[in-house]
Amino acid sequence: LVASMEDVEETYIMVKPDGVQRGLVGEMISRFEKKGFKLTGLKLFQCPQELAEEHYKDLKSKSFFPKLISYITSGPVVCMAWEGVGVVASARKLIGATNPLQAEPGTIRGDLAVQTGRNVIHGSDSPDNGKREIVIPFLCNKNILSVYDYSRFLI
Ligand code: RTP
Repeated sequence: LVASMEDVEETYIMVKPDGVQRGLVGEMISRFEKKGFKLTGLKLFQCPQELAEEHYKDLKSKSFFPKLISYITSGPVVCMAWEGVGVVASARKLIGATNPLQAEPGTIRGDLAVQTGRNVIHGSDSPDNGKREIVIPFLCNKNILSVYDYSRFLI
């Protein structure tokens, strides 16, 4: 059965500061490309505190929230939009469990990370969150470098 355009989704993937600093960006992009998804947006970005808080607003009440915000703002992140059939759930599978020690070997976190607080990558947990999260970096003009045509995000 061939998928129709209606089945095509978009998700937001962010290589976190430890992933960028450790030189793992290419490795992570490669996994999504090999799976067959399409890269539709890419931006190296120093996330300001207020945008990190907006991105993680659902976790505001958690005890680890302040640590999470200082982690995400500690260095540049690589923000990406990926498109494809079933991409939201599939990306979460490719990424693996939140705690890298519980993530299966073969997943990004299972292969490349050890600590929950340094788990190298983020992926949206639903299509609605994907749509919400994607616009945060692409609408912010405090970017370091834009590597792709992100004009479609401008409103
Ligand atoms: P993400 O949003 O980054 O893809 O991660 P996730 O859905 O797998 O996990 P979530 O529960 O949404 O947590 C977001 C990020 O917060 C950090 N975290 N630290 N106990 C802790 O110290 C703790 N728990 C979560 C992780 O970086 C996690 O990815």
